[in-house]
Amino acid sequence: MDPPAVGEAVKRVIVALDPARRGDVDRLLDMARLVCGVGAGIKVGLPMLALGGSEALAEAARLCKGGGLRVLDLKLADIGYIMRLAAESLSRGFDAAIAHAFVGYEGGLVELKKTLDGLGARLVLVVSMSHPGSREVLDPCLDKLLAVARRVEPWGVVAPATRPEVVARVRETLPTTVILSPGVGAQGGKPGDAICLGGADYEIVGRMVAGSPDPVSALRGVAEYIAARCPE
Ligand code: U5P
Repeated sequence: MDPPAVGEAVKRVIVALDPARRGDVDRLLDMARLVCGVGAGIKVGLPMLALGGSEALAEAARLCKGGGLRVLDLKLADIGYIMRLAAESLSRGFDAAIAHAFVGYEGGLVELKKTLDGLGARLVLVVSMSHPGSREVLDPCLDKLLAVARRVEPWGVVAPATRPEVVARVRETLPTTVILSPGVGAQGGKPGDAICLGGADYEIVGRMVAGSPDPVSALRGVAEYIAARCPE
């Protein structure tokens, strides 16, 4: 992929909005509207659900409507029936929902994908994670997880910005699948590595942007870094 200019790079950054306490929920919902118009979109998950309830998830999706990708990150990992129930009640209004690839196809991801299709949402599968513990079980199974992804044919996969070499392996195996890469900033991944070295489509940034007093400037700062890091 061509190196992105700053204006394009900002459209490759998804902001994770994860409240640490109940008092953060409204601030992050306000931020959803702000950053959605500037960046690629938002991602919300268990912290937003736990502290703001399903209403906060729905509100985040509503505030970002028309402004970018709205990703629901519950990292579902259950039998298909239960994932279907969860998706039906929580993923309305979202453009994509994340599940674990290790669940497998039969009786699991095939059912979730069908449910999401019916809701107009796309499936994203985790094939590797950004924390060091991903090396314990997930990464030694990467080929198997990629085989699941090839069978399920999700819209996207999650691969770690903290290990761009893993992103590159995923890109090699899944040349046309969208790759979303978390782990930039707070977890040590450098902005731009996943996109420029690994071939990811989007980088996911949480605390580095959402924890800033000026999140829009922080988001633009990440984009400048990405644009500068990608070789000409
Ligand atoms: N996330 C990861 N690593 C993964 C998959 C997902 O960090 O392998 C999510 C987290 O759940 C969080 C965001 O929402 O990406 C990263 O936030 P931060 O570390 O940039 O604050």
